[in-house]
Amino acid sequence: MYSRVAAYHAQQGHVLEADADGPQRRGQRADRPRNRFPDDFIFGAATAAYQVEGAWDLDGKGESIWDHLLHSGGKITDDGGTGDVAADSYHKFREDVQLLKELNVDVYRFSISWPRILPDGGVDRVNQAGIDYYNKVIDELLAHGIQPMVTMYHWDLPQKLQDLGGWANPVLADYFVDYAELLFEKFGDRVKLWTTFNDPCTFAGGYQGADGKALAPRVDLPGVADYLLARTVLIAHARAFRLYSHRFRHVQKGRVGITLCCTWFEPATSSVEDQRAAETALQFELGLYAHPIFSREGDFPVVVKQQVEAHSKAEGRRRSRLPPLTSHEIAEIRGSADFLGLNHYTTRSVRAGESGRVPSMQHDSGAVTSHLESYPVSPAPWLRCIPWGFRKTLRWVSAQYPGCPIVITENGWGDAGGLHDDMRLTYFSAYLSELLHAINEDGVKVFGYIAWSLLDNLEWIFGYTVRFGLYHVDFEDPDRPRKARASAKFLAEVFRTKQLLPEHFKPSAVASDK
Ligand code: PNW
Repeated sequence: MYSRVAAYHAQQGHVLEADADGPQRRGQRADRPRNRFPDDFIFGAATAAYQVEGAWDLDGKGESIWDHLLHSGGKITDDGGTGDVAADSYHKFREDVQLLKELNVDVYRFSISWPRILPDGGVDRVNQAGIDYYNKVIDELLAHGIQPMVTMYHWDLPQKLQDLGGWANPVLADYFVDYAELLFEKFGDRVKLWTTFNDPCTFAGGYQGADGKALAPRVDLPGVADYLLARTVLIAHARAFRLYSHRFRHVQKGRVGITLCCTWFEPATSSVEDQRAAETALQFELGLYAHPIFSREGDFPVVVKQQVEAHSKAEGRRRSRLPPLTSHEIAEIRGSADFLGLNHYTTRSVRAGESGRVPSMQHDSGAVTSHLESYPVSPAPWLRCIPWGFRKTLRWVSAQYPGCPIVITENGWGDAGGLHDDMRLTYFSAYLSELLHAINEDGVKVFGYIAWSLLDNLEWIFGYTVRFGLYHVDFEDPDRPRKARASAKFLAEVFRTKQLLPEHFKPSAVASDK
């Protein structure tokens, strides 16, 4: 797969340094200053439809599972906030493109709201106003020299498809493929970078519990529905990719990937058990999705299959809670991506042991995770600034899936919302330094970096209490005015010069490969 991809990118003049004899070979230094990104590296900023658009029921949009949950009565998010208006990007996208210009980005990663285009989920009823809206966004970006990168699914499923069981129902793959085909038809003449799904590992949380912190749709079937979801999502992704290759690729000449989240799991001690538990935790989080697509052999990781099967048997079940992939499905999924989008934010400590409900993925993994207490923590308590975990993640991914072109689709810091965001600036300079070490010293093939997020937005269950924006948004003001934070000015310089200044370029806590 990768040689074909490499040939394609060479022909397109793209960035990917897939040439195994080039200076990017793992373990060799690139012949440019260590604080510089490759000349054709792409930089960007990201958002997601439900988090920024607002206009939740305007111009024929249907209800999503997030509309449904946040309108279900009571205070669901930490501050009672909803995405009804959010940052109002539905009306302010032209202003947002100006901000992207100011940031000197090459790409804008945004998502399409499925129910804005297909209010009931199916292609039997297309909402032309939704198509018109995304046409305007795409045209505005291109008029300003910014490449659109479209996420097809960033968690806002049409509620009507949830009524069918959502991603636990394999029929959702059919609905997704029809939706993807429509997007290729309508937008593929101008959109050349697609990711099918954003971070299934995290949105599977919506099927792992129904407590006050759970994501939509709050289905309480941990260890069962989340594995069904994984299988449906992989099949949906692969079929959309194959459809692109057969029907659209030769004309549209774009790239289709998937975005997966990878927290780094650091063993709590050097014991064999803790090291094995950390490795297994990575396989349950990233490997569950990445191994079927990016490994040479395909299918779910062996350790995941074995542990879920053993626990399922011990519970008196006749079959594994992880539904097996057929050999046809394994072949269809294997190699079904032009690149891997990685969301990376933080690192956790791991010990071997049992935790979590029975059954649950957490319990199946045999890994007990905890915070690394001494590192700075965000008001989103899952997030700590631990830069060296980024380099370790990239090295691990590139060793697991050799030659796989990677783009960082999200990385960022949440705070309480001030304009002088020193901690965010510290986070970005430290994480970008680790990224440079991974690219220039370890030879990891990363072709782009996209910061989360362009704007303050609805941070899911945290509401507006945690802000990830490079631009501050005043949610009290009906006009939703935007204001640059210090970190926006910092990143604008990095994106323009494609380098970190010596004062921002930090040594790595991880030893370089020899
Ligand atoms: C991502 N974790 O979610 C999402 O893609 C964004 O929509 C979201 O706003 C952003 O990160 C910030 O939260 C994640 O616990 C949520 O490791 C939680 C984790 C990772 C990603």
